[in-house]
Amino acid sequence: MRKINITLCLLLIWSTVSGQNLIPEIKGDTIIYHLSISTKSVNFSGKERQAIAVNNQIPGPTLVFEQGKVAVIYVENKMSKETSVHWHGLLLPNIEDGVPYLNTPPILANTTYKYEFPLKHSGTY
Ligand SMILES: [Cu+2]
Repeated sequence: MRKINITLCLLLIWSTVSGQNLIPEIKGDTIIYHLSISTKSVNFSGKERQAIAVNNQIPGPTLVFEQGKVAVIYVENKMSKETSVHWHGLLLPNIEDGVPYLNTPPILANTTYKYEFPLKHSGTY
């Protein structure tokens, strides 16, 4: 089986930096992660700003999966505004793609969405 790494990057400028790995929960063929999205104060340019963090990390954590298993990712939105997680490089059911209002409902403030999809391939698509 090949491993699949997904680094959560809410902005493309973060995509070159890999986040820390999380330890998943494994139930049979299902690999389960719990993510929470919140804001946090950052200072990248000499001025304090609010930024979006995943599990209080910027960039977000790296999720590791195995081809042939099922991914379940619970995303809790701890922000006061709706959000979504959009996946790139994966073949997955349209409803799980994460573009809000286009194919996935937005994750409303203080709610959790369960993404679930089979891991059909490794590498990027
Ligand atoms: Cu896209």
